[in-house]
Amino acid sequence: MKRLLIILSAAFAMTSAAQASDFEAWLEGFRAEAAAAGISDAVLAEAFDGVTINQRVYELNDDQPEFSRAIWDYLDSAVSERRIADGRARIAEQRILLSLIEQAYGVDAEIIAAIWGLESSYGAILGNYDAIQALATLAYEGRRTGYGRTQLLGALKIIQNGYADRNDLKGSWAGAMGHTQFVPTTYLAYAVDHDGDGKRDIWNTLGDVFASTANYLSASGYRRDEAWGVEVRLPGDFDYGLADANTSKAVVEWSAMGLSPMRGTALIERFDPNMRARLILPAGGRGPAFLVFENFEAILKYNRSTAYALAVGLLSEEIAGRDGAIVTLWPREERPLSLEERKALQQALIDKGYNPGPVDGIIGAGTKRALRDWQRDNGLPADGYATAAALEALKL
Ligand SMILES: [Ca+2]
Repeated sequence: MKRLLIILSAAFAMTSAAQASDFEAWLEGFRAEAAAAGISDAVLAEAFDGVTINQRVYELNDDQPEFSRAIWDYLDSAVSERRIADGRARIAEQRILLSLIEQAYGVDAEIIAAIWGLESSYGAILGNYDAIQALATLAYEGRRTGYGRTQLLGALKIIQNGYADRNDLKGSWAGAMGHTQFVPTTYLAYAVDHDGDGKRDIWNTLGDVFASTANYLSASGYRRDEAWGVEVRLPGDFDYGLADANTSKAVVEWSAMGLSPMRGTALIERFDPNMRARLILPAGGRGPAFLVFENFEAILKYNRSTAYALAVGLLSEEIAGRDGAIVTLWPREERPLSLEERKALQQALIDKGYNPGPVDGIIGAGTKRALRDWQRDNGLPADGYATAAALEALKL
């Protein structure tokens, strides 16, 4: 806590007087808007008492990583031996509570535990930023002002509704709060007072934490006892273009195309043949392939990152005591492309007559599709995976 205070006071010292007075003026306007939206004067006075800009929030907001992390590096730390062991220990300690919540919300205990483990290392790292200050800072200036305003108003509603006290609202620099890192709008929509004390306490009450998380997953379409996904073996000469965000098929269709689980019995014996599934190739055709089901899509609503959803699924298997290890090796010799290289790849695709979308360095669905088209036209395995080799070949 002492260190935090030093950081906060250092940040305060860096704030120029002009910026401080502009912020005060902005805050007056915001308070008027919040009052018009029904926030009481008493709540506004309490919430913004002494609130100033936090420069550290701007530094973190502007920090766009030069290199995106390779998925295998992310998974190595996300699903580490330590996190698996801690997860098994914590789920054993909370077995009765988790069983109750599993029954009540229809969400598997090990999925709740895996999200808990990934979001805060099972409550060890909750974030110590004052959410009101962090969100006011984001709302005032920078590239996330719209998000900041919406979430700041949400935080005020939390206080006004009496779900939590003003000083409870601690979290990450971006305003994600509690053991499973809810932003205020998610909190308002899904947080639950499980123990019935009148507070939706996602900071200190594990019943509220687990029930809130399960409630959110359930509302996102999660169904208990259904799988999140399975690693599959692809047949030879497979069309990697089928691993596309927009392509969903029934299990029976994938099975008929020759896909089979990497371990265990046939797909249609293990899963409902009519269940919808997408195919994902997180590291292209040379890495592991997964069929992912509706529960995976529900986890993606929690955090829209394939790597994250995969980590939740894999960690949950391990916590449950099933062997969740991926069989296929990741192509660890590949290196992530830098921002400049990702832009160069997009520009090279445009120069060759393909349409990857804007040259922004973000390898999204459009860039992958354009890269697949170019690969296919050049007799290469069309997996749309952006590698250094692909960039070199494209520049020829
Ligand atoms: Ca409570």
